[in-house]
Amino acid sequence: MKLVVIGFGQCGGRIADEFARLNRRARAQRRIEIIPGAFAVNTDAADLSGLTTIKADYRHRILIGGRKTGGHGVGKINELGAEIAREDGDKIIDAIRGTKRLYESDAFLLIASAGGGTGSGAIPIITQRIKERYMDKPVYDLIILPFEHEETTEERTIYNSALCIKSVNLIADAIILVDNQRYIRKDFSLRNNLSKINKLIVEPFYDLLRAGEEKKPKYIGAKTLDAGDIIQTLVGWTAIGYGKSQVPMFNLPFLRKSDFRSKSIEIYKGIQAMDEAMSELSMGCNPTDASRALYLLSAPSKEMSMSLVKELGDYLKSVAPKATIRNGDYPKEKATAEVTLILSGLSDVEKIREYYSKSTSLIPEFKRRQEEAEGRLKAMEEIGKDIPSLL
Ligand SMILES: Nc1nc2c(ncn2[C@@H]2O[C@H](COP(=O)(O)OP(=O)(O)OP(=O)(O)O)[C@@H](O)[C@H]2O)c(=O)[nH]1
Ligand SMILES: [Mg+2]
Repeated sequence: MKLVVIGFGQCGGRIADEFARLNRRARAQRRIEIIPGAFAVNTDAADLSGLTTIKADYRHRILIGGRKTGGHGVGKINELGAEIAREDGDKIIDAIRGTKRLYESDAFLLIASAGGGTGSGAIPIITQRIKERYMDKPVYDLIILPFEHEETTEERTIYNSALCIKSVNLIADAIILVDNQRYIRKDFSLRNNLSKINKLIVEPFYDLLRAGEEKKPKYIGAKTLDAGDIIQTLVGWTAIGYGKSQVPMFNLPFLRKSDFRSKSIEIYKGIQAMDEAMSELSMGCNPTDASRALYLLSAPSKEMSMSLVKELGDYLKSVAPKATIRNGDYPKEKATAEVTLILSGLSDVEKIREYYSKSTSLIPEFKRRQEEAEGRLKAMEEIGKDIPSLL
């Protein structure tokens, strides 16, 4: 599958840059293209120049709202981010049009954090513009949710998130949710290591995007997972995960292929990888709410039997009983089993409910503060009304 990737704001731009590196890796390892176009859009010129892999010209690193913000961001006000995107949207559409092999791409992937100002505000507006312009291609939004500590110290974070999430849900074909907090569950040092988190965020896409693009027979599975399968799976609220079996296959030399137990060892490894993918999902959710699911098993071809693929399917069905399940296998040289998992069409995500209900109670408070500030301003002007002006 080939994606045109566009990152908005600091977070979105950095993750789009990470996708550009993923493409570089696919080219170097397999000579295949998975990201024909990568762009970063920001109101902040310094953030754009901090990227390393997205082409450094103004058509790939796109500065918007220059007049309004002086190149210094929108300071967490996502309504302003949205307004600027509305005014400067043409710049972005023009740049996308310049993608060399745009016609070959299967979908758009737009990326932004929900809690900031620029990305959070711009992503729904540009999703809509792209959908109007390219009706034949789905548009997916990858939305990064804030860390818990940001939610408690800054109310605007929750409000921005609710506004952004609600808006993208009205327009995007699917919303892939990524909760920053989940990446520091096990490793607290990651809190200050955003670039490492970004690598973990894009990792599940590597096999997923490559599997259907391979040309060499030895990398083509019995059942290839292609763009069609992914597009059929992605709808509405979505979580993605990736897991590896812990023990490499070659650590079990005592089991010969003919050994009747070796089959069950392979199955055990597959299940282990699937379990990890499930517990490492990008967003906390309840799998029983998923209406669609997909898994891609990647393992050495001699280890990948139909019974293993079937066993994984049965296992996933037991966890996500309401889901239509698609699957594929992807042969490779490495000795571990790896599983990429997508749960989509989720009907209930607790975190989103939380953002909505907390924000609803914040609206009157924000309004009151705004009125208070305006009132104070008026009162001050009133006191100075008899002072002559120099203008
Ligand atoms: N995973 C991840 N999260 C990030 C990164 N950079 C920022 N964030 C998160 O994104 C949110 C802040 O949004 P930014 O993307 O910095 O904001 P912006 O879109 O540039 O908007 P303004 O700076 O307000 O104009 C916070 O929740 C951060 O934790 C990143 O590189 N990776
Ligand atoms: Mg910024």
